[in-house]
Amino acid sequence: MNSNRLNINFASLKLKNPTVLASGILGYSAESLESIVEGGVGAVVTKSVGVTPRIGYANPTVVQTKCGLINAMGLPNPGIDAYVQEIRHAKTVLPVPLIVSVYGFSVEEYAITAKKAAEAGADAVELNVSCPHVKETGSEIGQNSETLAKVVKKVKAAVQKPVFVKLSPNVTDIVEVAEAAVKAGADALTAVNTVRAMAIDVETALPVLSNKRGGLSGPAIKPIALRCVYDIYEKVKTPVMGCGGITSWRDAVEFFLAGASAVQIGTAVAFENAGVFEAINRGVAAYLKKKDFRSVKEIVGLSHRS
Ligand code: RRO
Repeated sequence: MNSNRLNINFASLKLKNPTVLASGILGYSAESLESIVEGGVGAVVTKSVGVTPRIGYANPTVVQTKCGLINAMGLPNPGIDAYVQEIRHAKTVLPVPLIVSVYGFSVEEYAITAKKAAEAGADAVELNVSCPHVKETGSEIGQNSETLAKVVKKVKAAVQKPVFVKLSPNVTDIVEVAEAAVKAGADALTAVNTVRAMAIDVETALPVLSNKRGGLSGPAIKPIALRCVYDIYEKVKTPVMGCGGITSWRDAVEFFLAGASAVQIGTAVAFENAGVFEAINRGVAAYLKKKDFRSVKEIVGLSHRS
């Protein structure tokens, strides 16, 4: 879908459209990322990578619910030293910006991983300070504004690329966390990661996931994510990528009106396929044309007018 109405500048990245593959959906190979590009995506975010390889949790790691997925993958990843090869290769085949998601078990680990990812060619890094179920990383960092600020400052000092911060909805006040990230130097925010959840098997009378608790994604969390974006936009002027349960152009437009400048799509890609990007882009372009808007930018935050 090529429409000038869809072009955006997001935290100094140029995107031909505002739909972005969310972290965690695809594996690490450039080939799997390529299939997403053919689907018309504007940029891609990789699965989270850290300093050392991790196997992740034992199966079952995903359970389907009526309106979404609950996952507790446990951050499986090959480690940044192995992954830099994939980043370099991806940069030679991907025609869209590549955002590498990084996590760490300390301030230093975030900085080391982000630096290696940026040096390998990542166009931006997204700090995963919101994984809801791995101890001593993810949301244990992102739920504490002081620790979060330390991570963001250290990463900003280590890399010359835009730094995005992916926030958790599992907090009392997401605006306080967003403000801490921005004050520490975040160039953009992604709102939000998954919502803490679980499922129990009535036959075995045990939790379904091996980790018991996981993170809920998909249409069930869309209203929560939308409210988070709306709350953030009221107080923070740093660009936001909306993320959570977006499956249609209407969902995407809702997020723009709430204050997101771009949208990330994850579970819908797992449920459907990469064609979801094209479908959303067509719908958004048609909406903008029908309403006489020249660009996505013109509708960002529009629902806040009084
Ligand atoms: O790997 C995971 O279990 C995981 C991660 Br890193 C995350 O950020 N969010 C999520 O729901 N699962």
